Amino acid sequence: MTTTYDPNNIFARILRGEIPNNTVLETDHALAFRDIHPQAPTHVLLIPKGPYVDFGHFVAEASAAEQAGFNAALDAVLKALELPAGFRVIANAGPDSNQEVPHFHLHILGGRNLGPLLP
Ligand code: IU
Repeated sequence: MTTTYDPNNIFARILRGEIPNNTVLETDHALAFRDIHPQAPTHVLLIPKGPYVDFGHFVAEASAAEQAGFNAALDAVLKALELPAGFRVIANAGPDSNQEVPHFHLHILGGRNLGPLLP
């Protein structure tokens, strides 16, 4: 799986403020924003600010401070979204997952019964 980061991917451009987004929460280490094609009543993407292609790249290469900051942002966004009936977190990585945007992101989905993990 490639770990060559494309600095012009769409989420990098969102982080640079070149493209608008519907922000839920922003910290020094992460940005959470609403997916433009929501698959559930709540569909938020959480991304680190660092240049990581996917989950594996982030876990292997991000500093302890970046990982702690990302985890703290995840905790904050989950609290902000208020999903008492539960939620699902998904991270696609690489072609088999159909990952479209090559900047690590977590999908946070909720607000309805999400059914089985894979349809
Ligand atoms: P994936 O895991 O890389 O397949 O998911 C990419 C998501 O990014 C997908 O759900 C898109 O709807 C979403 N998205 C977005 O929110 N804003 C954009 O400008 C683009 C994609 I391009």
